Amino acid sequence: MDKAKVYKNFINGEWVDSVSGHTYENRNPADDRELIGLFQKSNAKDVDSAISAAESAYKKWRLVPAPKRGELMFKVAQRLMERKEEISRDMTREMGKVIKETRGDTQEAIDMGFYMAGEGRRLFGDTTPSELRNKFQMSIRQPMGVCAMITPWNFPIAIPSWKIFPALICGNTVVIKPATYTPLSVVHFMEVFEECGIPAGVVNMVTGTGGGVGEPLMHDKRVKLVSFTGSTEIGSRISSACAPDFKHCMLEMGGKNGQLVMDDADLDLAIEGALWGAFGTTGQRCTATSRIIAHKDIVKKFTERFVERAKKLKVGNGLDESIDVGPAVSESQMNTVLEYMEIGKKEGAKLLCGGGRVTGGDHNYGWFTQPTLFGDVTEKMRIFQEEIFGSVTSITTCDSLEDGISKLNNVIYGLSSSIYTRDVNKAFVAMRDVYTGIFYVNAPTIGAEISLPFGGTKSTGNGHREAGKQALDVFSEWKAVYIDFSGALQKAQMD
Ligand code: UN1
Repeated sequence: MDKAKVYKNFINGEWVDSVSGHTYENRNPADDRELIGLFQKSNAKDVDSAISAAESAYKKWRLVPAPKRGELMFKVAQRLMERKEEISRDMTREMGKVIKETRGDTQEAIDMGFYMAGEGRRLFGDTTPSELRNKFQMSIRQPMGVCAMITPWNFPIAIPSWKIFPALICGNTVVIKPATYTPLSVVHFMEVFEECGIPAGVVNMVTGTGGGVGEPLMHDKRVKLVSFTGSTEIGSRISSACAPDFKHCMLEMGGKNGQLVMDDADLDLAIEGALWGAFGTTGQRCTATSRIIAHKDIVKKFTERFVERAKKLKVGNGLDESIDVGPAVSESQMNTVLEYMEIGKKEGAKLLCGGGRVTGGDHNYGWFTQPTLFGDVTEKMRIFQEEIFGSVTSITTCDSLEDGISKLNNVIYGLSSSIYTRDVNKAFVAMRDVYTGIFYVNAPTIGAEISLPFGGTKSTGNGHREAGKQALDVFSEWKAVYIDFSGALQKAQMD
């Protein structure tokens, strides 16, 4: 029998059990025999306590000078650095991606902490001359109150950090619901906040399901903003839940990212990029390269060499440093991916490598899928159009740059894209004409850094961006301030 550690909710600075009295199991996707821990299966009452705590903490936190809030963020980032290895190992255990990548995930949270710590001394607004005499005007940012966050399992600490740090630096307080599959990473994040002396109630975490925790969170009138990363289907539900109260909502959803490979590309580089973009994180990134659009003159060479390399990728437990590709996060995620492999076969795409589950030995205890490539993929196929979120990618041929760009754009999503070419003119045309939120030249579709805005067009999002200074626009509201020191009534647009 497993001796399971029980992890609690973090509400008002205390570690507490859910009032439901229930917990749920979190198991290692690379080895289902390993129980990571038991986590609180929380309900609406727990959410209510967390929101109350955040609401009352907001009264003081919003008045803490932003540079002081920044100092605390700096301490948190430093502490995350000290605990990086331990946090990353636990992340691989609960989520599956390989240890090098979970170190990157933790690093992304550290980067965001330092970045937002610096923002504590900026949070710039504008001053601009008035039309009138003896009148001063400026814009300042004001915090909003309690911000709710619903975060995904694929970046278990990086994405929570994209939301928590900017929210806090702007003076808001937070209630976070971590993904059901990856609560431990956010537990560690909360521990770090606690170790660094965050005042009680400023950050709160409630674990559990979407129905039990997410629903009450998104419907509560005391919550001023919901920031969500996850599926388009849930994003749409959140958007509707927020609409009646005009609650702000920031949605970061699906992707169907494409890499364009032109006939003049450095093929080795393009193959290296495509392999990493498609199979890094087992393809479980919103930014994953799930389409390769290759020029007809190089498609054969590209495909042969890609397949040769893909077959050599080692799939297994991500704690083993020699492994390239970890498991799917769960059995159901694995089944979705396997289903798409079948869909691809049925709709007439050519299976070039992979195409099924990895089994045998210890693999039988985990949710492993083969790195898979389909060729002869056309724009109408579901594997061209739909987000898969797994170790499957596809190749489609294009005749020209224009044809390639049109194919890249021909999906409902608009998160990331890339072009491999040695021709600067082609790179600039693609930069202008590909309609995505992120665009790379001679680099894969994954690998965004925290100092630029992250997000997408079309069904990927609702117009907001995370990270960069743009994140501040999500977590604060502008106030235009006019100060008339003329001593007389001056009438704008009339005097
Ligand atoms: C995601 O795919 O959900 O740009 C986030 C990247 C990472 C973040 C990905 N820095 O690939």
